[in-house]
Amino acid sequence: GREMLGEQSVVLRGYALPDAAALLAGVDAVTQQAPFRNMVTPGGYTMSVALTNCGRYGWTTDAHGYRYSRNDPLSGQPWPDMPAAFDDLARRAAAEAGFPGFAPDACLVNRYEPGSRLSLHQDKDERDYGWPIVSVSLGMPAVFLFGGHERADKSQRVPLLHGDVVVWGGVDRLRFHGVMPLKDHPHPLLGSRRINFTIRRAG
Ligand code: MD3
Ligand code: FE
Repeated sequence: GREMLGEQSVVLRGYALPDAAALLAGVDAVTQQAPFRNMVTPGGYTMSVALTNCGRYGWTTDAHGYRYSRNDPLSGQPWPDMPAAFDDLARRAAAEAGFPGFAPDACLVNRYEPGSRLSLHQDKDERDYGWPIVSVSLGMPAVFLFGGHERADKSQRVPLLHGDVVVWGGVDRLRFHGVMPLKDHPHPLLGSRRINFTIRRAG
C-alpha cells in the first residue's frame, strides 16, 4: 500500500519486507566496522538514539556542530561501504515516488531502544535539497511526527512498522519531523530495538 503523507512524501507500507534479511545483514556488516554510538549534540546533550553511517559521507554531531564527514571520528577510517541492498532499495523506492535518477552517497543508521526519541528537527546538512531522503524502518514500531515548515506547526502522528519505507522530497524535504519515545513492544526478529536508516545524497 501507498499512503501520501504530504504532497511529495509517500509511505510504501511493507516495501522492504522482501529484502529484510539482506538489509539486516547489511546493518550487521556496517556495525562490525563502525559500531553504534551515542553522539553529543552541540548543545551538550547525549542523543538517546545511537547511530552509525555507511557510504561516502556520514552524518556526525559533536560539541562543534552537525556535519557530514568522510571518516568515522571513532576510528579515523572511512565509513563502511553502503551495502548493495541499501543502494538498490533506495533507488527503486525513490523512482516509485517520482524521483528517478537518485544516486545516494550517504546512509545514517539509527538504533532506538525503549525510551529513545528524536526531537523535532529539519535535515539541512545535505548540499542539494532537490534530492529526496529514503527511510527504512525495521524492528519495533515507532510513532513518527511529521510537522510543517515552522517548528510550532502541528504535527501528524504516523505509525512506522517493520518493513515500511518512506520517501521524502520536493516541497516536503525541509519539514520538521521527529520520533516519539519508543514503547517496548518487542519485535520477533529484532527484540526491543528499532533500526531506521535514511539513505541520502549528502555531497
Ligand atoms: C521528513 N530519522 O535520521 S526517518 C533522521 O525514524 C530522522 O530515525 C527518523 O529523522 C527515524 O534524520 C525519521 C524519516 C525522515 C527522514 C528524513 C526526513 C523523515 C523526513 C526529511 C524531511 C522530512
Ligand atoms: Fe531527520
